[in-house]
Amino acid sequence: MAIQRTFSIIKPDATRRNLTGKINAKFEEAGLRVVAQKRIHLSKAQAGEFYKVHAERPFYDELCEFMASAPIVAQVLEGEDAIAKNREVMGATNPADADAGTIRAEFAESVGENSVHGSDAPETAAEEIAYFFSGLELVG
Ligand code: YYY
Ligand code: MG
Repeated sequence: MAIQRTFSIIKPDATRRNLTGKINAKFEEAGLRVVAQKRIHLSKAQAGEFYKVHAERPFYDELCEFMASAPIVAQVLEGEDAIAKNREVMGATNPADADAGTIRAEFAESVGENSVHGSDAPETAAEEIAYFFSGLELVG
């Protein structure tokens, strides 16, 4: 597998609890490098645009409210097989199902407030990186 980039968010529940460093340590221990990172506070409309694939789901409104409830840390992670590796380090969406040692098992509060987002495929990774970062912010 070649070197890949993926998009990651440290979500409001985690920034509120000052967990950015501990979560970044998990990425680094797994061989993922944080190559771009910024702390931003999304509006509900911006959160809604980012999560528009879930617009018809019953949890969408609550998800958008939550994502706009405090600052997030938007990141680009790079490494061997980064998309799948990041999903592994994150753990399952519902922390009750997440393997021990994963970010969600250790830090997530609930299925809704689950500490991190990670892209699920090369196409979504490229789209999500472009939504949050300009070319100038991406070091080659
Ligand atoms: O990619 P991942 O974050 O693991 O899960 P998705 O199925 O893409 O859902 C995105 C986001 O929506 C999830 O991280 C929390 C929220 N959510 C929810 O609140 N309740 C659900 N039953 C499923 C997802
Ligand atoms: Mg997803």
